[in-house]
Amino acid sequence: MALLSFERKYRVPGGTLVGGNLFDFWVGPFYVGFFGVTTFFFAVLGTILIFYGAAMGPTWNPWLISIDPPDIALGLGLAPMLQGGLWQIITFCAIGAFVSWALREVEICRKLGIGLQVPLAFGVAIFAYVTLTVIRPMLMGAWGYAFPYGIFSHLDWVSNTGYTYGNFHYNPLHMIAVTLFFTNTLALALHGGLVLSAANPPKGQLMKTPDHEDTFFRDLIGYSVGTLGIHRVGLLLAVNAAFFSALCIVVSGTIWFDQWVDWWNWWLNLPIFANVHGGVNG
Ligand code: UQ2
Repeated sequence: MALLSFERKYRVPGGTLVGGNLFDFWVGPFYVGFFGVTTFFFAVLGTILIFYGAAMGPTWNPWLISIDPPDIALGLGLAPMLQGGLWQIITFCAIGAFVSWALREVEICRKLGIGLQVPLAFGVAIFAYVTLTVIRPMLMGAWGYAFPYGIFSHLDWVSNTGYTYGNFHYNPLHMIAVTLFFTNTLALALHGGLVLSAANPPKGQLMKTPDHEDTFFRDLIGYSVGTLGIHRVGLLLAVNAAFFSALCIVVSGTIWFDQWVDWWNWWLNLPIFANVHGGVNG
């Protein structure tokens, strides 16, 4: 059965969040909708402005092109176009495009009568981006604290911002985020490996079942989280990795200003160590 004729039975009207049936149609395989139009508008405008900014800049070397936020001295004002104004409009376009894309996902979910897990998960990624470009700069009082849009330049920003707080790996929320990213790769490797191992038996043999997958892990570690459960684990790990990443940066420079290694002095300062001879408390 041709994919498009199979899809036809799922192409139901309604489920839109705004505009009624105004943009309730498909172009080729793509659902349009009001938020398809706004996604397209913001993405095209933002991309044109990035190229305009590159044209106004000193280089066409793709590694070195950078659209910079305004100077920190500007604070939270509107900047002249070539001194951070482009960055501000591009950021507005990016957020407009990301949020439009999430809402278009919601409309598709509503049409299909499925859950909202995908737009919800994407919403956490958007939250992490907005934390870096809007929430933290606003809390710190200047757009200049946001990161620049360039390949090398954003890496320099990460390095400089990290070293501003000594060694960022001592940030406890960063530790949790990193652990979640690593655990996420472990879970996906286990899941991808397990499914492929059951789906690809030796030549001539029939494909194996979820019972085989359960049995493998029960034999190995005495426990199987289950075929639905592994996807709950995966979603939870991924969403929390993004969420704790946002937390670990938003607290740096807003409620924590010192070297992150000093945060751990709460341990040395516990009352039980107060009278340790030669300790940090005398
Ligand atoms: C599993 C299962 C799957 C899986 C995987 C497991 C049949 C196809 C990978 C095993 C996963 C476990 C034990 C939990 C791992 C948890 C963390 C935090 C890494 O049991 O059911 O379905 O893909």
